Amino acid sequence: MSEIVQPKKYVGFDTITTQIENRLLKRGFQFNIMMVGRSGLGKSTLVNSLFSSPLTTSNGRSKPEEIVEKTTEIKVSNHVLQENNVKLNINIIDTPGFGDQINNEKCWEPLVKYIKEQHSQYLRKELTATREKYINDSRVHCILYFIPPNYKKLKNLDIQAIKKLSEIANVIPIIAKSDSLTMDERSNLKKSLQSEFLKHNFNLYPYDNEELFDDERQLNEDIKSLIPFAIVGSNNEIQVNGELVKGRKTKWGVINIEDISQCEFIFLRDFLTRTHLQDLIESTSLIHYENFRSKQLIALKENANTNRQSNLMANDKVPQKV
Ligand SMILES: Nc1nc2c(ncn2[C@@H]2O[C@H](COP(=O)(O)OP(=O)(O)O)[C@@H](O)[C@H]2O)c(=O)[nH]1
Ligand SMILES: [Mg+2]
Repeated sequence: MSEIVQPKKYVGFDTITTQIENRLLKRGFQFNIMMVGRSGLGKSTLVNSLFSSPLTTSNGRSKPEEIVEKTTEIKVSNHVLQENNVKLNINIIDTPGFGDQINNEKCWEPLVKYIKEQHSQYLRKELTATREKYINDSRVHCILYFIPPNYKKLKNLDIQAIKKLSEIANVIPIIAKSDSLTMDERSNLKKSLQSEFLKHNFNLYPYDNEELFDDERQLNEDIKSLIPFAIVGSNNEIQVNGELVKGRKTKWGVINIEDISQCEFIFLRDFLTRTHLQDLIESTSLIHYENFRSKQLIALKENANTNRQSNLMANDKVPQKV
């Protein structure tokens, strides 16, 4: 390595970090999150709680006569959040109808198709001759997978769905509505799900990576021991010790979802927003999109080769002019 030289006078290249920051701030950030789970598990409620903003209005089916979606539907809504001078564009990809049918076979297929379509759109934009300087990113950066609290073990549908989705995107499983479980029941369910995740060899986020620093590796290990996070969601503000917090008021008392002794909402929120937001976006691009891209490009090349060969063979048959 060459010797480190300290310029004799201030040159100013240390402002490069501010220059990068300014450019990024002007552009804003894009984060796309998909919520997957059966109706009524609290998907819409949780997304609002996570970003402390009214991002979805749906509160499940309010009347029994309301139509149940016939297949897994995909509903994308778009929002811009601002915190200090950072603008975050959020796409919420809701999946009403997932697992709600009598026959749920392959109900994850529309989700897999949607995720691949976003990769494919991105690739097409990258490959055009006049490439846009900044490609609008609709790739799914994170999937929250809701597991019902009354499960003893995963159903076949969930095993298939988590397997398929985690091959192409960052999947984070959570135990929904965990206020319906006692602390013992929660930790038993968490343990049994964790051993099932291992047994089925799911490729869950966050991933091991040789480039991680020791503190990052430790943080990931801590997080992995918490997954699936036992979650309670709420959009209602309640008074606890004179402070307004997000919580649920029941006949038996108040649940403050932001209290870590009552549920793991805060761990999930910090993980998604404070420690791993950038990593979720980057892993999507460097791992999942890259896998898709290399498969597509290899297929293109093979196609081109077979076409060239069949052209050559066709040319062979043409009588040579003398
Ligand atoms: N007990 C409990 N109820 C919840 C929780 N999260 C949401 N709910 C309630 O469950 C119902 C369905 O929630 P919603 O977010 O619409 O579910 P979605 O169909 O998955 O989007 C609503 O009445 C919510 O108030 C939770 O963590 N615990
Ligand atoms: Mg909903």
